[in-house]
Order: sequence, then C-alpha cells, then structure tokens
Amino acid sequence: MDRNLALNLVRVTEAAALSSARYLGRGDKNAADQAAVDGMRKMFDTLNIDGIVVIGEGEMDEAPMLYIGEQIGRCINTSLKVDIAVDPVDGTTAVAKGLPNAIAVVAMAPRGCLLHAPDMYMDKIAVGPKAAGKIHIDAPVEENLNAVARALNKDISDLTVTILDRPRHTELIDKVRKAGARIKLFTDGDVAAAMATCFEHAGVDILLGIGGAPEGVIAAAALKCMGGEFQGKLYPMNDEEKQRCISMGIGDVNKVLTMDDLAKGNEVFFAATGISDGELLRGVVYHQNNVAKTHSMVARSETGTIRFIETIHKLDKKPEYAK
Ligand code: VTB
Repeated sequence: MDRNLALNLVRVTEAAALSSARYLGRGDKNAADQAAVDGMRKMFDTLNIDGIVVIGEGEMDEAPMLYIGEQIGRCINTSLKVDIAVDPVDGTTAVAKGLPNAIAVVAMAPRGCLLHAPDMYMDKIAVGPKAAGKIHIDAPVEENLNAVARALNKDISDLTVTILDRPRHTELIDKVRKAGARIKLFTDGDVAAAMATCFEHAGVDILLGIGGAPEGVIAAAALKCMGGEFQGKLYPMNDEEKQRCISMGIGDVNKVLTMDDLAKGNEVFFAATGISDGELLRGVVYHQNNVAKTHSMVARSETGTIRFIETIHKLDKKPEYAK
C-alpha cells in the first residue's frame, strides 16, 4: 500500500477532531459524535481508496454515515481496496463532559484484513513492546503482572495497570491490588489507554479489562503498528450475542483473538488525533483569528515508524471545518 496514504489518514482524524472538539464540555455526546462523523466522512471522499467500513457507527439502518458495509473513498480504477475501521470519537462522554483522553481514530488494512467484530464487549489485555510476547489473556492476573514487571525490569509495586472505571471490574481491581501493582482508572476511551502502554512517558504499563469489541480491533491495529501486544476475547452477555459470535465464525467464544486475528498481515495503517488532552495526544486548541492546532499520531506496521504531527489549521481557508 502507498505509504503516503498514512498522511491522508491523519487528515481524516484531524477533520473529525476539529469538528468534534467544538462540543467539548457542552454536555451533548451525540452532537460531538455526529460532528466527528461528518468531518471524517467528508475527508474520506478525497482519498484515493476503495474502502469498506468494517468497524463503524453501526448497521446501515442505524447510521446515515460510516455504517458497517459502507463504501468510502474515491473508488476509481486506481483506488486501493481496503478495510476501514473508524471510531470518530473514542470517548464521546469524555468530550461531552470535557474530560481527558478522547481521540478520533482510524485503522486501515488491505481488504479482508480487519475483523468485522460484533458490537459487544471484549475482554482485553495490552502491553508495550518490551512486554510483548510475555503475556496471555488466559493467565491469572498476578502471573501477567509478574511477567510484565520482569520484562520491564521493575518491581511489581512500580507497575501501573490501567483499567476502565466500571462496576464490572471490581474483582479485577481487587486482584491487581492484591498483586501489589498501582492502578490508573479511566472513565472512557480504551483505545487511547491501550496505545499509552507503548510509550514509557505515558506512565501506564498494561491495560486490563472489558471494553467494546470494535474498539478492540482498532487498538489491535494500533499496537501492531507500535510493536506492542494486544489480545482479546469476545465477551457475549446473552444467547443472542453468543449466536452473533457463531454466525461470524467464532464458534468458541473463549477463542483468544491475537493481533493477527484482529488486524491481519503487515500492511496495517493507523492514525489518531486528540480531541481532549490525553497522555499521548493533546486536544484541539482554538487560537485567535480562526486558527486551530491539532496533535496527531500516525503509524504503519510494515516499518513501525510512528510520527507525531502537530498541525496548524487556518480555518478561514477551509470553512467546512470552521463551524
Ligand atoms: C469502552 C470505551 C469507550 O465504551 O470501550 C467502553 O473505550 C465500553 O462500554 O470509550 P461501556 O461504556 O458500556 O463500559 C466506551 O466508553 C464508549 O464507546
């Protein structure tokens, strides 16, 4: 795949972030999401790809744009056939409340390479490059924490585990505390939290717990590009969800989904732009004279190059993003 497509993907997440950040703290998560979807969709139309949305805003009858199965991009003869996974806002509640860690995020891979994960929960474990290959989602919590501590040459008491702050994680939190590690809870946005494990300065060593399965595919794509490791297991809550797993070919819901099951091959692209401030990416800042600044990251699995991009947008010159 053309490596320059990576930069175009940043344009897509920037457009989403610029539109959505207008709604920071306004208490309206649907408006924040819709604005991001509109911005993202508009920018996709300028890319020379023939994309199919495999992770998107919902099924065709639920979402007018970026629905699963939607064809996006310029779709001409020379266009690359790709799968696209989007989360225009990972952390809509965070945007609505003006809380940290909301990002706009996109993953892309050749057609057929991204898992069309059902909209249900997924149990997840994610670590950065130094601890890659040392963890297993089926291993007891303490065993994984010891393995990560060893890989990072740290005492377990210096290890920081990041966990989505939900009542379903009470038992997990107890186990982590008993093992002696520190915990950093977060309220929303487990893609950004998984990414943070790959950067020492972000201050988290491992992500554990149950979040959305679609976000799991995007996180797996991200960690593949960053050299980390992600494993997931679908977590159906009822018989109907179990049936959905079976109908998508995952008969054994206990199957461990590796990064390669979720984002296959070595041509995975990933881009993210901060909406609100996070450990890795700063949120959108609006300056005087209709100028805005975004902070993004883009990576490709083939080379493992990670770019952080700070962009200054003259919104007067592109009024479609100046709303
Ligand atoms: C997580 C989180 C998302 O959904 O995946 C979570 O990363 C899981 O669902 O930002 P619950 O909110 O039901 O726990 C989000 O919060 C929203 O997509």
